[in-house]
Amino acid sequence: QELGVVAVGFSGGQPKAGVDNGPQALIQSGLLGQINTELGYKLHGDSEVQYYKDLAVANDADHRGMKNPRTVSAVNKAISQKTYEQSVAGRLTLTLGGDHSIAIGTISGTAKATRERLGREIAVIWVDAHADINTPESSDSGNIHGMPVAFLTGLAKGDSDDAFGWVKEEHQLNIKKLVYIGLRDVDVGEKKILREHGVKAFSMFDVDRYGIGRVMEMALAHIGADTPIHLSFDIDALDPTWAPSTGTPVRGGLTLREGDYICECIHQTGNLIAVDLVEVNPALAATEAGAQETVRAGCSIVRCALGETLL
Ligand code: DIR
Ligand code: MN
Ligand code: MN
Ligand code: MN
Repeated sequence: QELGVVAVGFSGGQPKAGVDNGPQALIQSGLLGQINTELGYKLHGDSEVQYYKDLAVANDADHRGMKNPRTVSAVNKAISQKTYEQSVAGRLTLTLGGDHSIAIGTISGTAKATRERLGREIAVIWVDAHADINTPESSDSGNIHGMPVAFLTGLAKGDSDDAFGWVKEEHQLNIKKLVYIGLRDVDVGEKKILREHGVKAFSMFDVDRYGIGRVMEMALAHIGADTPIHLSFDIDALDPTWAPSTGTPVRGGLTLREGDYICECIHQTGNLIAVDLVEVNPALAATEAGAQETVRAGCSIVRCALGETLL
């Protein structure tokens, strides 16, 4: 099995420094070595973390309320090309972030590659405390890590090439093929969007009511058999007990075991084509142990998605 690695040290989609050191922390704790020696993947792509500093736009003024719009757009355009190249070559693509704005790049790249390679639309399973589906107009924060799903589904459109205008139909995701798991902090404007478009979403209420086993049955039934799946996993989907070192922790989240189970189920379908693991910020835990725990949780999530089994 071939794996295309994209390691993105980027924090421009939100205001807190340190999330750009997430991928290095994951790699330093041995993740890629485990994937190679224990899970048996041949690794391609980034052999070190890329920071895309050359793409930072000086004096990047707010645009439609978005913060760092040109920088985030340019970095995502580069990431899109990277995941496209790995995915069109038929490799499972693993992206280590970075803040969640980078999913504009990762998903647009795999969506385009999958259309070309298989003539298929992808499905996306978005595991997160947040829906990240604000448009620039509905966002209160202006942080683009709260907007990637809006740009990917075409709900938000870029108005020029240097502000997400490069996201074309071939890059986009059918909103009917989007499934959320783990939601518990959704903005009022986002709830309106989710309702209006009938988006399939399993909140923590659903996880409590049905259990993670039935939630995964329902999520995968919605996607349908034989559909290529891109998993975008925000570490803040996990409860802060397991993942305290992240930019916007929210209580009442998934246990690490539930997060791992989600990934195991998706791996078992045989349809996984890409995984993102984002928002690990080693600088934010109150203690060094908290940062380490978060990195360990991130590594466990990735290994489960790539096929680590208990027995
Ligand atoms: C909020 C927070 N919905 C926003 N989003 C976060 O800024 O749009 N996403 N934290 O991960
Ligand atoms: Mn997110
Ligand atoms: Mn989140
Ligand atoms: Mn397997």
